[in-house]
Amino acid sequence: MLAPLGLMVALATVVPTAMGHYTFQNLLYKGVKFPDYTFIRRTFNHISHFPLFDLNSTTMRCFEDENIPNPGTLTVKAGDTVGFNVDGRIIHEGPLVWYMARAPTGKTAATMDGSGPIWFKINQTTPYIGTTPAPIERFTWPHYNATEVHIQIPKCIPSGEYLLRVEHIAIHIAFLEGQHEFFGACAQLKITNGLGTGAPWPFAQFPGAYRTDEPGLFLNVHDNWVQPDRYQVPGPPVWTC
Ligand SMILES: *[C@@H]1O[C@H](CO)[C@@H](O)[C@H](O)[C@H]1NC(C)=O
Ligand SMILES: *[C@@H]1O[C@H](CO)[C@@H](O)[C@H](O)[C@H]1NC(C)=O
Ligand SMILES: *[C@@H]1O[C@H](CO)[C@@H](O)[C@H](O)[C@H]1NC(C)=O
Ligand SMILES: [Cu+2]
Repeated sequence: MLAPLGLMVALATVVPTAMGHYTFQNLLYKGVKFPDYTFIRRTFNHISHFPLFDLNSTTMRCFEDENIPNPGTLTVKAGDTVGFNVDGRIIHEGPLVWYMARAPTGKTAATMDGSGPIWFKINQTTPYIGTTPAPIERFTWPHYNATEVHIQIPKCIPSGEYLLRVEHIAIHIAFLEGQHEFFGACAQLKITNGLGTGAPWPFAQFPGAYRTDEPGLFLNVHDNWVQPDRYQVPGPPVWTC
């Protein structure tokens, strides 16, 4: 159920977004901003910027367009920080989630299709607030309004070829089941200097990792939240070194 105030707030959040959606189209590494879709697989929404709604779609793997050219693979040292420039701004509420997947035997970052239980999560964000209970919308999401996002490649992962998957899940209208919006992209990386002492775990697959009725995807962020730090980010737990 939705109170009239909640609905007004929700609509106010929805209306300006038609023209304000976002993509992750430029890789950032060591102060360099690479051209559009260089080392990043070109996404299905590279022109429209539309969100993906269907979490059962294979497009969930890398948000990839059809018949894309190989964007190339960037060599990156384990422990280094890699970023994505955001085309637009992250103008919806929701978590930023990072995954990696190692290329299966016989495949490379460029040739792997992202199928199977190969994705492990390396970071995620949860909302924070100053006071409890949180007055309506007085909680904040890290990366709200961001124009770039950054992630440290875990130091301990084995060297090898990987996809790095960035995902922003917009949940401002997720009080309606299925109205979560997914934005994301995959970069093709060759990781060197990995300590190799870590064993990433557990693995998830796309589609399959998320359900439309799970608490992190079917909720009303416009309600007062007593403990938003308990927000349950979809997918497996974060793996750390
Ligand atoms: C997604 O797939 C699951 C498992 O097969 C199914 O239960 C669910 O209804 C599907 N959801 C949608 C929106 O198609
Ligand atoms: C996740 O990223 C944030 C920065 O956005 C950082 O402060 C935090 O330490 C990272 N967590 C892990 C487990 O790497
Ligand atoms: C987003 O950032 C821009 C530029 O810094 C600023 O003008 C705008 O007020 C910000 N919007 C929100 C909602 O914080
Ligand atoms: Cu939207």
